[in-house]
Amino acid sequence: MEKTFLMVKPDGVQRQLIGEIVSRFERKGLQLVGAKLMQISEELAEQHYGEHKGKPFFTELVEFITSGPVFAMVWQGENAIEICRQMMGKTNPKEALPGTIRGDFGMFVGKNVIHGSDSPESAEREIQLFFKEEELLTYDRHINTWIY
Ligand code: DAT
Ligand code: MG
Repeated sequence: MEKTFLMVKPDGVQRQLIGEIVSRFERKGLQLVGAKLMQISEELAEQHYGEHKGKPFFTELVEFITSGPVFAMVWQGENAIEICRQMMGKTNPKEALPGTIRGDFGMFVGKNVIHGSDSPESAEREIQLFFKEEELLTYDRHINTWIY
C-alpha cells in the first residue's frame, strides 16, 4: 500500500481545522498509520522545503511553517499520494476548486492550510524526515473489504 506524508500547517492548526481535515481523509477511505502534533525547527523546515531554496518566497515559507505547531500525518491507501493531492486542491487557493481542502478553507498561497507529498520520492523522503520507523503502525482495518 502506498503511503503519503500530510501535514496541517500552522494556520490550519490555529484555525482548529485538524479534526475537519483528518475526517475528510478518514471518510475517503485512507488509513491513518502515524500522526503527531509538533513544532518544526528552522533546520527541519529548510530540509523539508529544500527544493524551494533560493526562491523569493523561501524565507517567508520557513518563517510560516515554523510559526506554530503543525499536525504531521502518514496516510496509507492505493494511490494515496495522488488521491490526497486531489483532495488538497491546487497550491494557490484562488485556483483550488470548491470541495478541496485549499478550495474550501484557504484564501492565500502563503497560508494554504495543508501540505502533502507530490510524488513517491518526496513521500518517502518526507516520511523519513518527520517520523521514526516505530512511530508508523501496521494494523488491520476490518472495513478494508468494503473499500477495496
Ligand atoms: P505544494 O504545497 O502544493 O506542494 P509547492 O511545493 O510548489 O506547493 O510550494 C510549497 C509551498 O510554498 C506552498 O504550499 C506555498 C508556498 N508557495 C509556493 N509558491 C508560492 C508563491 N508563488 N508565493 C508564495 N508562496 C508560495
Ligand atoms: Mg510541494
